[in-house]
Amino acid sequence: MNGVDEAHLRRALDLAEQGRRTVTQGAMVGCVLVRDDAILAEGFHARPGGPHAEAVALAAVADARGATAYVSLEPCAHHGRTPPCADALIAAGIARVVVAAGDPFPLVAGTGIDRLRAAGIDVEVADRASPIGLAARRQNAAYRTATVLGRPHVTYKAAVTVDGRTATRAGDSRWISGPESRRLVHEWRAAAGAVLVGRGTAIADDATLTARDCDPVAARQPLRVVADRSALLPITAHVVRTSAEGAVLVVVGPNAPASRRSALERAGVETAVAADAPALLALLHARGVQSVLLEGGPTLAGALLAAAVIDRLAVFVAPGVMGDPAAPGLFGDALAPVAIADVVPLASLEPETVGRDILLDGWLRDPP
Ligand code: AOF
Ligand code: ZN
Repeated sequence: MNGVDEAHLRRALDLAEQGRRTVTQGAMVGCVLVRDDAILAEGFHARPGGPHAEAVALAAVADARGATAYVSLEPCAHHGRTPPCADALIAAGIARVVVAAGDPFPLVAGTGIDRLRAAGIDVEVADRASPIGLAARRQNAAYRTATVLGRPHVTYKAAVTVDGRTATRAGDSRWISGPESRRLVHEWRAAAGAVLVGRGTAIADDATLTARDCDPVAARQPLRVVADRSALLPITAHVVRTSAEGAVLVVVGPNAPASRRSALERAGVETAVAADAPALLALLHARGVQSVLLEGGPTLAGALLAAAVIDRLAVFVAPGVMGDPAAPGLFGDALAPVAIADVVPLASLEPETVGRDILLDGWLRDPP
């Protein structure tokens, strides 16, 4: 794979990215058809159930014979809601296929590549650990995590002062990060399968958790989920009162009083039972949620960290110092002292300037 191949694969990833908000189930995929150094056609997967990226690109050109197809994901080999892309590429006379990442979906998982090769097509797959291979897997972190691990991908978003405090000891967190950071979070909400908070945060912030400050305006809202073991969320909470703006699910513990559950349901929210953090994620997975944006608080985040189900950290570090050791940090409820040897290592940590804040993008693990 040379520099030109990589540039076209990058373009395929950029195209795939256009499905970020709409493809909340399944994979984001982009495809570029190139012949004699010229781009013939491009396509991306725009919505679940809709045509695949390769089909979109092939439909845009009368004759693709001899072309190279650059795809961000291995072409499918199965009849899903659309016919197999591998067959379409073969039928179109494509000479070469360059793939950024394999498709872990059991009905594909290498058979797309095998089928292309069996038809005499030259297939090249980016190394999993190469920059483009890793970028392709990270782009579809939600899809891959859901497909391989059977749970949603979890990103913990938080805003901290330079001394790592997420709120005052009284629970006030408005606002630690700046307006540009908060706007970015609305963009993330618009693309998330679900936004998750603990009951304490739902009450303290009285947050709505909808994607509002977005451009273009969000066409769909994420499922809003409140983890509330004892079902103590008051029906006057903003998230409950705005249930008409988008679905709200309150996940309670097995011992939550039935009367509280029915009060919440009468107020317009749905309730479900989960015993612990993995069960909560299993419940969301069963509902087709591929990605969770965890927005705190520290108690819930601590439980998810302890269960090793936080995949990515998005921490906005704001230019301020709290200076109060009793103010909460990112993770609460540590049960035992932690030794240096217990520090959870990150696969990567990268900074980005967002307004006056610095966003730390940390991957605890790379997608499968
Ligand atoms: C591709 N190109 O653009 C996409 C692929 O429900 P369906 O019929 O859309 O099938 C979903 C599966 O197809 C999904 O799990 C993944 O394996 C593949 N997605 N494949 O060749 C595409 N979106
Ligand atoms: Zn396909």
